[in-house]
Formats: sequence, C-alpha cells, structure tokens
Amino acid sequence: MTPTITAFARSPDRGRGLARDTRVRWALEEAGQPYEVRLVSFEQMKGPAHLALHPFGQIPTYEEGELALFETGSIVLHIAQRHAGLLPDDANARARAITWMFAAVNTMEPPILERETARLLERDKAWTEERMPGIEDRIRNRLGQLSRRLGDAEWLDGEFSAGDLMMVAVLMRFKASSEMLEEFPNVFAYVARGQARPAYKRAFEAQLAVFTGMAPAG
Ligand code: GTB
Repeated sequence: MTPTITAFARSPDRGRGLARDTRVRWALEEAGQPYEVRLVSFEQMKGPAHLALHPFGQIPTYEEGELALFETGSIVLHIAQRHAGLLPDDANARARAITWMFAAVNTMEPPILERETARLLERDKAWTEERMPGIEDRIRNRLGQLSRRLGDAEWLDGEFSAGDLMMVAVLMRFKASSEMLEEFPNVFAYVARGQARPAYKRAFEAQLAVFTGMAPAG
C-alpha cells in the first residue's frame, strides 16, 4: 500500500529541505518506495483532522492503511524495518544503527535547536547574546565528539544506515549558517556525502517542487 505523508503547503524554509518531511522522503527514496504527499496549511495542521493524526499539530505524519504515525524518528525506523537498504541484517549492527538514530535526535539535535530558537525566535530578548556562547560551546563539544568517532570513516558504523540518514539530516540544520560545521572538516564532508546520495537528491527535489509550485497536489 502506498503511504501518504504530510508536508507544509508553504514551508517557512522556502524549499531548502530543512523541514522534517525531507527526512521521511529521503528514507522512502532510499528504500525505493513510492509515496504520496498531502500538503497542509498551518491552519489545517491545528485542526481536528490533522490533530487526530498528530497530537502536536505538526508535520510530518505517515499513513499506511490502518497505521498512522507521527515523529520523524519513528517513521524513519518504521520504513527502515520494513524495507531493505536502511538497516543492516546483523542484529547487533542493526541495534547500533538504531542507536545512532537516537543519538542524532536526542544528543546532537537539542543544542542545535536551542541555537536556532535563540537566533530566530528570541533574537530580541535581552539574554540571547549572553546565552549564545554557552549554547555554541555545547554544540562544538558534541561536534568534536562526533568528529572523533567518525574519524576517516565514510559512515558512522559500516554501511550507510538510517543512523546516518538521521544524523546527516540533523546536521543539515547548519545549512543556513555552516561556519560551525566547517570547523570539523570530516563531519562537514560526511554531511556532503549524505547529500550527494541519489535518494537524498530526489527527496530534496521533491520538497523543493512544492515551493516552486511544481508538485502535484496530494
Ligand atoms: N519531533 C517532531 C518530529 O521529529 O517529527 C518535530 C516535528 C516538527 O518540529 N515539525 C515542524 C512543524 O510542524 C516542521 S519541521 N512545525 C509547525 C508547528 O509546530 O506548528 C521543523 C522546521 C520548521 C521550519 C524550518 N525552517 O523554516 O527552516 C526548519 C525546521
């Protein structure tokens, strides 16, 4: 059954691929699975029909027959568990790849999000300037740790996995301001490798087409 995902009808990122539907599109592309997209306005996201799918009134959601999911990590894991290409067969390697998915959203993403919130939403607050160096120290610390673990490897643990997909997607949040990422050349190259994957490029083009008005309405 072809799944349907939701995405912003008008993404505030203006097609830069930063909204989280890109992660789900990428996973589906890696798995070679067709999908449909239902575009939702901010108003629709907060209405009862969408809230029944997503209790927090956000995108993306994922519907497949009777199943409705929210939370990108869970959706990507669901796709990865049902289709080849995103998780290794070996049980231990599979558990490690899933660990990297959690590390991406639970360890790397929080300080990155904190910085974005401070820069974009709390810029006018008196404490933002004072708070920023502490946030950036926390991000640099995490990037340094990730950089040491990655070393010269192509991916985090053997073959490309859903762990890399989530980690690259989280690190792409630096797209708007890549200076911090450039301080860690191997991590910078790792993100570029992820973005060079044909499946990522297809996912990126598909979300961009929504912004440029080329996408078929779902
Ligand atoms: N934990 C959830 C998940 O991983 O699925 C978080 C989902 C989430 O944050 N969704 C955002 C949303 O629906 C869109 S992706 N926001 C609307 C709302 O909460 O009312 C986050 C996002 C939005 C915009 C940009 N941007 O413009 O650059 C980047 C990322």
